[in-house]
Parts: sequence; structure tokens; C-alpha cells
Amino acid sequence: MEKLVITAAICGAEVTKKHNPAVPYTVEECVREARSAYNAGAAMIHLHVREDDGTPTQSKARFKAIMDAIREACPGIIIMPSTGGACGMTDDERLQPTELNPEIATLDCGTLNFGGDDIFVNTENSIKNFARKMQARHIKPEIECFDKSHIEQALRIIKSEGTITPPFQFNIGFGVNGGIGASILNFGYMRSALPEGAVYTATGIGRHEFPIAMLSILDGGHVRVGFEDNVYLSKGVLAPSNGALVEKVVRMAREFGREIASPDEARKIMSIN
Ligand code: KMH
Ligand code: ZN
Repeated sequence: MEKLVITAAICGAEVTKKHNPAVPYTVEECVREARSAYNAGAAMIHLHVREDDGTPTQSKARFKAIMDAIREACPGIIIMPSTGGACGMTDDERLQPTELNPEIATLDCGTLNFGGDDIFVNTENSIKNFARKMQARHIKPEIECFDKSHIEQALRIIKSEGTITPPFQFNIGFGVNGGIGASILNFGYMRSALPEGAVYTATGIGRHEFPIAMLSILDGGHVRVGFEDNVYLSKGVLAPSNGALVEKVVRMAREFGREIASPDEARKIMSIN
């Protein structure tokens, strides 16, 4: 089977040091967490950034400072900035990291409840606008889908716009509060909706992180783990670092004969040029 690409979502926008004191806010903390994931086998970092006090921001300057520092500490690593940001941010605010021309960035393909009163808004026109802007800058979109309807929305835009072109890279997420639940049946349901030839990463939220990783390892998909999605190594045991979460996936993959992709191998697998 193809080598396994591990993405580490090291920071997120919602999780805080109250959930796990190792959640990174500062430049130095982001570098520490990225390095731990890279040394453990992550080929890609999915990046959100914060101010030093933990406030999520999509500031271009803050992204640049942290991306530069991570690149220096982790030679060759793929950095995939978020264009999702945090709930309540405007589209222009969210798009700022694309001005740095990253090789890949997230493209969220549907609106969903996001817990409590929060709604993560991605209208059809917003998604089209994000896709157009990313195509103009030759940024590969990772198509983020937290429900089957998001895959169907992405496919409609692929068909009508020509701004998202094959080979496609999807991230299918399970267990977001407001998104599709995490189960074997739902994994198959989402998986079966992906277009022929698509490459995909799977993400499970909270306690679903490792079961979903296992399904993806067995199915030939790729895996995302990290503090953005889950702060525990096992029930009641906080992960000391993002690297510890990646190490667990590496152990699982090796048990089932999947070798781990380097960043350059990941670029080939995911057609990131
Ligand atoms: N923080 C969420 C509201 C992405 O990075 O593209 C959105 C998110 C998705 O995390
Ligand atoms: Zn994210």
C-alpha cells in the first residue's frame, strides 16, 4: 500500500491551554510543537496561529513569522495554513495567509453548527471565491468536508467552476459537534462519495481520533492528528506534545505494514507542486 502521509494539526483555533498546557500560542511554542510532530514522522503541518495570549488570528504577518520559523526548524516540511480561521471571522480575514502563497491551504466546503451558538459559515459563493483566489495563486486546496453534503457541495463547484482541478486532495472529518458522526458506517459513507482517484486524509475529533486513523490506515487513506482535534493520547492521559500523537499513529501504521511518507513523498502522493 502507498506510504502514509501524516498531517499534524498542531494548534487549531478553539482548543486552549486549559484543555492541554502544551497547546502552542507563541512562535517558540508553535516551533516546538511542529518540530515534535516532524521528528515523529509528520510530513505536513496544518497551521492556525494565535497571538501570544492565545487569541486566534489570521494575520498575514503572524503566519509569516511562524511559517518561517517552522521551515527553519523542520527542513522540507509542508505547511498548510488554515483559511477556516475561527468562527465569526470574515472571509477577507480568513484569506490572509493565502497572500503568502503556501503550496497548499484548506478550503472548507460547507456551513455547519460548531458547538454552542457558533456557526462555521462557508456559503457557496464564499467557497467559490476562496477557490478562485487559491487557483490564481497556484495554491493546492485541501477540500475540507465535515459532512457528506460538503463533499457534494465541493463536487458541484468542481463541475461548474473549473477552479478546483484534479487530482483532488480531500480531508474528511468525523465527530465535529455539528458535523457527521464518527463510525465505521459513516467512514464508508463519506469515503464512497469521494470522486475516483481522489487522495484523502481522515480526521477524527476527540476520542474518535485514533479509531478514524485506523480505518484510514487500513483503507489506504492518510491521517491527520493533533491538538486542534484531540489533546489526549489515551483515555484521561493528556498528550505531552503533538509529536506523541504522531508517534502513536506511526506505531499503528507500522503494525499494519504502512510505511511513513517523508514530506517530499507526501508532495508526490498529494500532487502538491
Ligand atoms: N476553526 C474552525 C472554525 C480549517 O482550518 O480550514 C475551522 C477550521 C477549518 O479549523
Ligand atoms: Zn483547522
